[in-house]
Amino acid sequence: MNSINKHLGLVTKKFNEFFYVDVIDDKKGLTSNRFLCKTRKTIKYKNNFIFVGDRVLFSQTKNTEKNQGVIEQLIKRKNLLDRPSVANISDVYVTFAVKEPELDFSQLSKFLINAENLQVKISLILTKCDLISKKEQDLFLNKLEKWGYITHALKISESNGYNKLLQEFKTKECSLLMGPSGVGKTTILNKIIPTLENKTASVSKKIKRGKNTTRNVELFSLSTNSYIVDTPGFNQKELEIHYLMIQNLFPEIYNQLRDAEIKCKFRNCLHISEPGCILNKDFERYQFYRLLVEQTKNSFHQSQED
Ligand SMILES: Nc1nc2c(ncn2[C@@H]2O[C@H](COP(=O)(O)OP(=O)(O)OP(=O)(O)O)[C@@H](O)[C@H]2O)c(=O)[nH]1
Ligand SMILES: [Mg+2]
Ligand SMILES: [Zn+2]
Repeated sequence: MNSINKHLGLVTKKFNEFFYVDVIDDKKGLTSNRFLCKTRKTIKYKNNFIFVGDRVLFSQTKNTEKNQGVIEQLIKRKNLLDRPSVANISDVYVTFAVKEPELDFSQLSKFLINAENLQVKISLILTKCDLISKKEQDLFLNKLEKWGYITHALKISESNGYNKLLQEFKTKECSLLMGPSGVGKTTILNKIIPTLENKTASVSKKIKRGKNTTRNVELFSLSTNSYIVDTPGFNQKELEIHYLMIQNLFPEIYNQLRDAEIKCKFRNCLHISEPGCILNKDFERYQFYRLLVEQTKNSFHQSQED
């Protein structure tokens, strides 16, 4: 195969054994030139899989009028989110509704912790702010600021909030919306890309939960160098991380220690009850941090004994 005949592309959607791959032009960046591709069976990719967000080299199938191709090579990825599987994310927007479904702060914390594990920039979006008072909204925003997060508050009827968000997304390479079902992730995409009209559905009245309307991960272009990924509402799985690393998932801790002039006495300080610990533990999620360390430590020791 002559490498001149290969195109660089971005995987925007995956279904069964097929992929949509949009051509990335050397000069123009991401284009709307879309190919339907299969992968070459003989190639051994890392994990043997290709995901939405992956950059690939593909060859165009000859003797066909249609845009069809074969993925020849996977370009090394920067990161991979595994639930749902998306590659090369630059920014995660953890999205929750303030009501319908009711805002569950411990569930939100779990999402944030899992997102932090990706080591990308994390922001928060609170949707459905039209369903609560301004006072209540301010309380939420204040709380989340203390957790260490910048939060966008959205009301479906106010286009201003969506416009601002769109401008921000356009400064990022690959933003990903993640959060429970029914919080309004797809609604955000429909608002910022008016031609889209993707399927959304109201929250079930009976069980007060979303109906898992979005079924596939799909990537949408916002400009020639920026795109956004909608994901189905997933629950978060248990964290897989060494207990010493958990402190790196809490901005309340890592921001403090990064700025500190003096350090804790012991290098491997867990900031629990060690002598010479300098961490100011007066923050809301400290008990949650402690609990998470204890649980993870126990399962770590258990797995060492097994
Ligand atoms: N009142 C109000 N309703 C909203 C807002 N944003 C979204 N909704 C409604 O919430 C419902 C769920 O929205 P979706 O966009 O389908 O939610 P989703 O997060 O994509 O859900 P899944 O695809 O199941 O993960 C829809 O009926 C939306 O109209 C908002 O700001 N205010
Ligand atoms: Mg959706
Ligand atoms: Zn310490």
